[in-house]
Amino acid sequence: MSTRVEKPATADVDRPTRLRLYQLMVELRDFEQRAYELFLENLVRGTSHLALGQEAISAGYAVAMRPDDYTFCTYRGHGHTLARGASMAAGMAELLGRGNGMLHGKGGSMHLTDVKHGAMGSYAIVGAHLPIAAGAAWSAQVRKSGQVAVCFFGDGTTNIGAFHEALNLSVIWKLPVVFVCENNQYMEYTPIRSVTAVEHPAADRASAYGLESILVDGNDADVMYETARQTIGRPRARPSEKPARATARHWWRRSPTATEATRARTQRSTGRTRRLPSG
Ligand SMILES: Cc1ncc(C[n+]2csc(CCOP(=O)(O)OP(=O)(O)O)c2C)c(N)n1
Ligand SMILES: [Mg+2]
Repeated sequence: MSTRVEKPATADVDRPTRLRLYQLMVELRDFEQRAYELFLENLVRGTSHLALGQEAISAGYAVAMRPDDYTFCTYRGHGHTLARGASMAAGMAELLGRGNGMLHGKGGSMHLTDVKHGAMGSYAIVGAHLPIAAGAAWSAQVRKSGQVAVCFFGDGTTNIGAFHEALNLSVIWKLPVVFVCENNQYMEYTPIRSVTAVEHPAADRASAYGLESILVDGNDADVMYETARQTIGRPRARPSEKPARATARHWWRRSPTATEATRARTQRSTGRTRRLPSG
């Protein structure tokens, strides 16, 4: 396949932006580490999926976005939602099922949403939010608002029909939407390679729909910020000329999911111990 890892020039990322990226990444890491501890204490209602190690992607995009842009994300959405400016206290209260939570304690970790800050929802059905993000982009296009929808999803999502439908329609209608694949190499416990015909699950396929694929290192905050700036900037500047773009990225380590944490909790409560997979 022709897809290559790119390294956008980052020399122009200024010091205040770098500090903001760093601050945000630390905040997101702290939030999730605390959430994980509380989960192990059985205080988190329902399940919770962490994005430990994926902070550079959330921070890079959030810092580059306009306040009225839209974010759509998966059940692994703490970072993306908080990075848009949603309240950490309300987010944590939501995980704990409290009335003062972001969704009054009714949605939990997998559904964090804060429309005021453009965080248009975390979706537990794999792939469900890609067509919805395309719809939001369509709305922005019709209203000529200049808003861009950014849609985050996992590598496993590229094997779902909705991924293909959303990309195809977005190109046909030239929608201002950016599709961002966070490739952590696994779809839950299944190594993506064992179930996917191409090497780069999103990037290799996006070109089939006429999208420009960009494959970058998701661990590098400067690179992520610059990638975000470029991928968001182009559809905003020329909404009807350019098709939606796909950005795929590699994340080389696996981040712990709450499913793993659930297992640990069950075994702890039955008196057995087991080491968690490392992050
Ligand atoms: C339509 C649908 N099928 C199956 C599932 C069960 N499921 C939950 S997470 C997951 C794996 C998703 O992998 P990926 O898109 O790579 O996201 P990651 O968890 O790695 O961030 C699956 C299959 C689901 N939630 N929705
Ligand atoms: Mg994955």
